[in-house]
Amino acid sequence: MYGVMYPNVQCGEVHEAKNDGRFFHIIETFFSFSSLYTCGTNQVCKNSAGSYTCICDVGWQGVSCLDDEDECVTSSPCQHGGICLNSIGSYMCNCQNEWTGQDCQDDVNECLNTPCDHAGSCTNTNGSYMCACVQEWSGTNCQMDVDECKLTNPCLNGGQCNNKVGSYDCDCTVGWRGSNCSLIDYCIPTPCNNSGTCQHVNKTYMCTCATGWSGTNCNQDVDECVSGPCLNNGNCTNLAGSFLCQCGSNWTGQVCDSQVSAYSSGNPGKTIASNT
Ligand SMILES: [Ca+2]
Ligand SMILES: [Ca+2]
Ligand SMILES: [Ca+2]
Repeated sequence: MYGVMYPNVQCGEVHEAKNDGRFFHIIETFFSFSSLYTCGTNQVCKNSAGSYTCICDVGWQGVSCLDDEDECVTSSPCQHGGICLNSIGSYMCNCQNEWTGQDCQDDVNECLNTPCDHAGSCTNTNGSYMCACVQEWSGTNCQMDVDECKLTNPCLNGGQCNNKVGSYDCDCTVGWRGSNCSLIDYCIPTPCNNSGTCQHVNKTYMCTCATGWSGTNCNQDVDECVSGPCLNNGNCTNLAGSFLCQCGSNWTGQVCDSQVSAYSSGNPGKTIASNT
């Protein structure tokens, strides 16, 4: 829009016309000026050899650069499905969730918002993300329960599988135990006799016997008489799972530890001692 006015003028330079008695003496009679070599509204100055030109700034067009450029039409700047909105002198992109930046050119790192539920691990990708779920969960964000019973039927040896949210459990058939019914259940039926209680220890069982019994399966009677439980010269008789104290005439109680009162009646006689 400007032509050459002075040799080697540059954008933004100030040039002042002076009367030096030679070159400007003619025009001096018509004008003198001090001028900044700048461009108009919405224009930018572009230097060239010995000259400069003014071109329209980004977003503007027309002879005077006063007309808005509809970038949405002229250059479709919004990438990755972004919606373009024209504005005066500019434009805006409404980006899809996966993209960001002026022109939706930059990937969003979704992992920063920890989208993967239930301890799933997140990997960011260009334009998306991926969740690696733990085995109990599935779906884009690991939010869906896995029905293990349908998927793999993990219950062995005829066990009944019950799906649960985030897990499963097994109702084992008789003789099996463990979360997947893979372990032999030694306690059903119980091998512990005489009211002994059975529990699993490692890969076998252990009986906790009731008082009066001993042995691996609680079928050995304890001979309590060995320890002399009957006091005050009472006679001890060992019984299966128990013992009997026959107390002397002045003594009573399970182990003959109570003296017979002079006023009490009845036969102090025999007392069976048993804790079962
Ligand atoms: Ca515009
Ligand atoms: Ca991404
Ligand atoms: Ca489940």
